[in-house]
Amino acid sequence: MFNKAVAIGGSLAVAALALAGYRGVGSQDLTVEYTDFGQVRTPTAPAFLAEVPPVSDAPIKEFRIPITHDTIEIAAGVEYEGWTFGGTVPGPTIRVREGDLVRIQLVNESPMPHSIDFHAARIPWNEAYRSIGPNGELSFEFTARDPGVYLVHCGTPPVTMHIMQGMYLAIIVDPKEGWGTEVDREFVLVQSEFYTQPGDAGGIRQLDWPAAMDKRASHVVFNGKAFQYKEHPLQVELNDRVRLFVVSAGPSFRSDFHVVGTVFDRVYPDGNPDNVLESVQTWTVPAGGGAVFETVFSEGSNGVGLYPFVTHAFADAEKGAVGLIRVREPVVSEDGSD
Ligand SMILES: [Cu+2]
Repeated sequence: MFNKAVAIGGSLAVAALALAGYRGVGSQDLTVEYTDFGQVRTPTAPAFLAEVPPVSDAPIKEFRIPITHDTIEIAAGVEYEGWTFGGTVPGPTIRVREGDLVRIQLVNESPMPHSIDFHAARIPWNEAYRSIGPNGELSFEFTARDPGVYLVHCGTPPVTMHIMQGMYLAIIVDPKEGWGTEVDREFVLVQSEFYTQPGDAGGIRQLDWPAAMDKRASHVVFNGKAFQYKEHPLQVELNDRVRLFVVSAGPSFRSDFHVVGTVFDRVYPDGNPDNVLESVQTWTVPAGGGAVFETVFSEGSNGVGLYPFVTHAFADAEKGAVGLIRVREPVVSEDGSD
């Protein structure tokens, strides 16, 4: 198992590299990339940052993930007492490459027990995914063997409650040889639902357990907040090829994922490019699952304009699971480059 003392020493060394902007410094076999999600928080304003940067070349990737209890905004002006990985809902997207060694350092900064469950890992549940109490720490490592996009969530009972409170994130495992297609932009969309009722004081809403057991969601959202990409669309340019990593966190709903005004050139169920479907209108991402969707916004077909993305289970879309992709003319600079 992961040797914590060595890892923490190594982490300090590589933290400097990460802060300096890691670009494969040093021997390829010895490079370790360290990310502390207590220091690097995903922007949530004006909307949760959905665009994801490419995977780095470091063959060993370490992630420190703090667990916190925080007030989150689940719809415009609607605050909720949430539980988080890294202070946001969803938590930060983790991106690694097939074959990478992934080291996780989980730190519980909240007042109650929590855990973390990586669907991308093959590892004994009773060791890696056990609950840790307040101020507890847990370290484990796994090799990312299976390309795709996966759910990561808290698995502490009752699991429904820990997920509905916000404890999930996406991990992308890029195929060793790449996806087989070049794209211009990549976005992560995590669908989930909240079950809320008015709180005791201050207008902050609280969980509604009977509603969760009846699957009567108050909000269904992409990346933690209802309708946020309707207000702040995902921006792409004409002729961009786009890859969407879609994960359904639930706790109980699936996503019947569809983009209005286009057809997906390819869908990879679970995100493995060996599982390729072509010319797909809607594809269901099961609760606890993921899929990769690719399309191109090309001139002469689905060109400049607005393209809503939804779960086509429309009662869920009405509750917040709808956003927009805005396709614009390319921005050309004065020297003619774009
Ligand atoms: Cu938890």
